[in-house]
Amino acid sequence: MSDSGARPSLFERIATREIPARIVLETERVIAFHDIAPKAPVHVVVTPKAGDYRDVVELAAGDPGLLAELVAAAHEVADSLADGQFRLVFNTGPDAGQTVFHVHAHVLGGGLEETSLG
Ligand code: DGP
Repeated sequence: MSDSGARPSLFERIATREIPARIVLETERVIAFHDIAPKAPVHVVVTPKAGDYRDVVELAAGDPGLLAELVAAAHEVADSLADGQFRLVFNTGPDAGQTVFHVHAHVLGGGLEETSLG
């Protein structure tokens, strides 16, 4: 949980197992789980366990090492589920489709349209 006193985010509640999810990878600071509404044959959400940052811009400024951990976790997920080939998407802001304001990456793989940005 963040130290702001705010209620825990949806993804913090998944990280603490309050809300069930199909977890595929966990490290000290990062967790990855299958998206509830997959947009690709492989669609995994990779996110910090703590909800200190709203989006990737805040994360890059505040803790670039943790951003690198997210990318490494995404690579590991893709290695095990999608032959190491993947698209990494950070929706940033509501007009870009962000609905959960706890920074996360979408790992998409397993066969994507060549021309679509999906
Ligand atoms: P975004 O739209 O970029 O904020 O992505 C949020 C994603 O989170 C969206 O693709 C659906 C996923 N999601 C929302 N609620 C749940 C949930 O309860 N469990 C899981 N596994 N995924 C969820």
